Amino acid sequence: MSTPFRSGAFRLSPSDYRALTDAARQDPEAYWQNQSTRLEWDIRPSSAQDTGNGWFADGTLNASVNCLDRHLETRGDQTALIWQAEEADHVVRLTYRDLHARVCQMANVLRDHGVSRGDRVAIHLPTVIEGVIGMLACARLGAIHVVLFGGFSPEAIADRLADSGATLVITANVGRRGAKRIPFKTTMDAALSLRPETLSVRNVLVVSVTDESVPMQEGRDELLNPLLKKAEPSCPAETMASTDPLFLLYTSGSTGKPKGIVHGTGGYLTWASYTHELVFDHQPGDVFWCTADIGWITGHSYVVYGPLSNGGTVLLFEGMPSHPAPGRWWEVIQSHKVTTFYTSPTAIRALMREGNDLPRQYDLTSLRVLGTVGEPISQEAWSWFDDVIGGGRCAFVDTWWQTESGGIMISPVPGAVKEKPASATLPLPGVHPVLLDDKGQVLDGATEGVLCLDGSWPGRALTIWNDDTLFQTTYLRPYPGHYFTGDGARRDEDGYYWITGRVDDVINVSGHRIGSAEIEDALAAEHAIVESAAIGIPHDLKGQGIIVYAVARDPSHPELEMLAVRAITAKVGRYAVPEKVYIVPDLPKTRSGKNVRRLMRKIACGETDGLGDLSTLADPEIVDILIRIVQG
Ligand code: 6R9
Repeated sequence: MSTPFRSGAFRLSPSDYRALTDAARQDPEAYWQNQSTRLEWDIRPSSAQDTGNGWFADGTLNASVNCLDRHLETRGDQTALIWQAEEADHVVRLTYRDLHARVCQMANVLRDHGVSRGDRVAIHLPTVIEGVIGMLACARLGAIHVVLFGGFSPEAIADRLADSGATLVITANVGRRGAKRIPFKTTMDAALSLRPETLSVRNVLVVSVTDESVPMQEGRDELLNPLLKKAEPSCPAETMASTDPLFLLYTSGSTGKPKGIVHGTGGYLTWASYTHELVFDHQPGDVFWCTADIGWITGHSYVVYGPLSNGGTVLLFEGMPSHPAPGRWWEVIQSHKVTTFYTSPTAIRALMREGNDLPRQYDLTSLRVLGTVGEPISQEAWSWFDDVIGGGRCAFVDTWWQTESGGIMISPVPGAVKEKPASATLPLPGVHPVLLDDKGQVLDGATEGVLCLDGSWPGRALTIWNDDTLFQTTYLRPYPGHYFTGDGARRDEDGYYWITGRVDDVINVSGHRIGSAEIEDALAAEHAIVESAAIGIPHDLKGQGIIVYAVARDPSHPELEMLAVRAITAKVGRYAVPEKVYIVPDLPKTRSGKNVRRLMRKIACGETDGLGDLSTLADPEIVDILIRIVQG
């Protein structure tokens, strides 16, 4: 059943949308050429296709000019960024003119520290304005930003600093979470001291989020605020090739090694701008709130590049959904008259638990578009969000996409595509999903299979940093001729897509991608553990939770679980801590020695009735042993 169209003046009608879809299909080159004109180019591209190393190859432009300078004349005094601190009375508003000046100052500071075109700058910050400013300052200089998630452990940070070859780091003394302080600088110090011989970091610039002082290393570390104050508020922008990298962003896949996904400049920015306008029905006067951290791709595309390239007004909130009291998010929406609210199913599930009375105490009538991303949403959570938060009046966009796609790929378009609760619905104009069976045959009609994408699109990642072979083997080899997403999906009789989740060994915990292999590698470094397998199982609040089966060197060791948790926390981060660690005598393996994850998942979920054919196992008896251990 589909829901009827909502009232409200949306940009596109169903027939406008059909016209776009047809145009993109009939003459893709002309369609994307036309879409590229949403940007300001130094040299306009002569071609609008993927040359194999990126889109719009002979075009040149600067991303920060597109997000800032070109708006100065038309909307210099419009608010670009609203920063809402944890305290309700602490709000900072920056106009496009202010943001432009602040980005230029930051760019000048970076340049004075030797940053230039192509250099990598790591950004490791809580939700403060300097994160956005730092990203755009890098873009201004043609430097490549590498934003590191605040939840990474020192080990995980060190790996990413080494792989990216970052020469400068922007971090904070601390992050604030209520009365709690998150030790950003000391975490960075720990990362920098782990394997110094692998690192190229020369400078660490520290944002003072509070007035607490932190240890500073002479010659390497400096407080950023005084440097910014002295810096000139204007700075020329580098002209970049469309295919020059704009940023690297690390994400997880089937291998333990973090993958530095590389996004180019012209194609990525075209995609961020195109999808932000289309999917969120971007209109003048909108206040756009995407709750994602800038450490994730969602923060890159829909806190920074999409809304700012389109001249929008973005809200950044320092705090958490229910701090200092439940209802804090609703208060933020009410007080800033947020029109467009983009968040995760995980957040919605947590907020639902607080009940319906709380949100009803706030005036949420400014909202007109609601969006979700990061994981499948249940019908129950969809309906709650739609009804209790959206008052049944809002367009609802369940957006499917990935770090690698640069921006939204499958999603309703407000006013144009009828929603069905919990379906990502239809591909955006110019996007061509296909479903395949395990043999790589394309399936037609209503069916279920592995989700691949045909053809290219401007937002597609260029490669994996330092490892183009891994890019080819991960995305292009598994189903030759198609781009493999790692997800499975069902398509219904209306052609609507329903994402079923990962088909590879990636676990999605609260919207965070974690590779099974990352956890298993972390455990391999723990001497007490011989072998392990990490799997994802359904979890009420987090979407998926992690279960670990571990084989111990000495099963009588009293603290194996604690050692395992500690190894994961140290190597990956707290966000990857498992729900449960089962110490087992062996893992179920095929005769060729492959772990049978399907079995381990079923056993962990208590689905022990339909375990299927066990005759291919090297040792079928292990199954009963695991069942006994799991069922206690
Ligand atoms: C943007 C982002 C990507 C993976 C993706 C899929 C899952 C994202 C989804 C969704 C169901 C949605 N995912 N959006 N699953 N419905 N609307 O999340 O990027 O961190 O790279 O994760 O997240 O499994 O493959 P990323």
